[in-house]
Order: sequence, then C-alpha cells, then structure tokens
Amino acid sequence: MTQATQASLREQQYPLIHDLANCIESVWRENLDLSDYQVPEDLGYVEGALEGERLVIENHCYSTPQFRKLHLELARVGSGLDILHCVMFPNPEYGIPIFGADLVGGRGSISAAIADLSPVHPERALPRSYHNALSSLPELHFEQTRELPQWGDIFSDFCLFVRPMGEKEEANFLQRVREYLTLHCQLAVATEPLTTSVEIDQILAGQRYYCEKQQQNDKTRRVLEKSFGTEWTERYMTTMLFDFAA
Ligand code: 18B
Repeated sequence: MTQATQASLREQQYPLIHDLANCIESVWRENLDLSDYQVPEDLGYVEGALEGERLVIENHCYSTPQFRKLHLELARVGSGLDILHCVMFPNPEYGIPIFGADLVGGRGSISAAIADLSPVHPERALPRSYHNALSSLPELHFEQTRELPQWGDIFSDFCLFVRPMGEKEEANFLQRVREYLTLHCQLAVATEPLTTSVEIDQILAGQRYYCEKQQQNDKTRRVLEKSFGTEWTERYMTTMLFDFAA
C-alpha cells in the first residue's frame, strides 16, 4: 500500500481521531528512541468485507528500549465509523503500566473515548511515581461519562471513559491524553529495568492478564468478525491487538 493511500485514511477520519493519531506519534517522537517494528507482512494494511461493510485497517508500529511494541491502529468501517486503537506494550523488564486508548465514532460525534495507564503489578497498583503525577493533574469534568464493561477491572482509577460532547470536551480529552502520554514516556525513560526473574515474571503475568481481558471485548470482536470472519479475528486479536509472551 502506498504512503499516499495510508495518509488519506487519516485525512478522512473524524477530526478528533485524526488529531489524536498525530498527537500520539508526535509525543512518541519527541520523547522516545523509536525503531522499526516488523508488522507481519499481511497485517500492515488490511481490507475486508465478508458479510458487511468494507473495513479498512492501517497499522503503525515501533519499538524502543522501554517498549517492545508501540501500536497505533486507524480503521474505518463503511463510510461512517472511524476507530483509533493504541496500546504501548512495555518490555517486561520495565515495571510500568500499559497505556491504552480507543476512540470510536463518526458522523458527527465520538461515542466512546477511552484512555488509561493500566497497572500490571500485583494488587494492580500503579507505581508511586505514576500515581503522584496523575493525581496532580487538574480535575476534568465531562458531561457524559460511560460505565466500564465487566472485563474492565484492568483499568486504573485514572481511566477516562467518556462520550465527549462538543468541541470543548473533545479538546479536553485530547489534551488529557497528551498529558498521560507525555508523563508516561518521561517516567518510562527514567525507570531502571528490573533485575530479578521473580519481579519480571510478575510483570509478565500482569501484562498477560491485561491482554486476556481486552480479548474479551465483544464489541471489537464483532466489528472485525463481520468483515474478516471468526478465525482471522481470533488471530488478529491475539497476535496483533493484544499479544503477550506465552
Ligand atoms: N470498541 N476497537 O480497537 N479497546 O482496543 N473499547 C468499542 O460506543 C474496536 C481497545 C474499549 O461498553 C466499541 O459502545 C475495533 C483498547 C472499551 O462493552 C467498538 C478495534 C481499549 C469499550 C469498538 C478497536 C479499549 C470499547 C463500542 C480494532 C482501552 C466499551 C463503541 C481496530 C484501553 C466496551 C461504543 C463496552 C468499545 C471497536 C477499550 C465498536 C474494531 C486499547 C472499554
């Protein structure tokens, strides 16, 4: 797929999605030492339309010393539903949370905007440095907050899950995610790697728990299945969206 075509999906997407994609990549570039990450050849750019509307997916991945995979995915279903998905998977030697974001919407509004720094430690506590930094951000108010699904026990107390109403709330959401990302990149770079296999195994278990819960998101699964079928979707959710070391 040519760069021109890739750029044009982002150009066409709902403005908040387009802006957040640009924001994520610029915070990454400014704060991290990015290397290429080899996306499986058939998964960089994907199109499907089994029984429903055409689904177009484009993936952007990087790795860094602290993160084994930075994944930004943009998707469009038919001509109306736009999706941004982003997960930053730390190397297990770094006892830091998993940043994740998902935006779903189009045709005039975003129905779901979620962003979090999710804990992976036993007791699912965030490191103190993260807790302090997140606690000191000024409180934000959104008119319509949304309730987490049952599998959502992976998220932290700082999880934002809202339906942003209007441009002001969209701008606030974008700004808050920029703050989460910036403090995450800066704290990650300042973190010393773990040295004992006991600690590293605990982090691996936490990351695995996170991925297993995310794989239970039926709303994501259904959208993918309608265009690509059940088998492809299972492979995609377990190898591309939420993979973990076995
Ligand atoms: N997700 N999302 O990424 N999902 O991937 N997403 C939806 O208005 C896709 C993540 C999360 O209420 C919805 O209800 C597709 C990450 C939560 O039951 C749709 C892809 C996080 C919900 C999609 C994708 C995350 C949710 C319904 C692959 C968090 C609410 C929209 C490109 C860090 C679940 C709506 C519920 C919802 C679809 C969270 C359609 C296809 C990283 C909590």
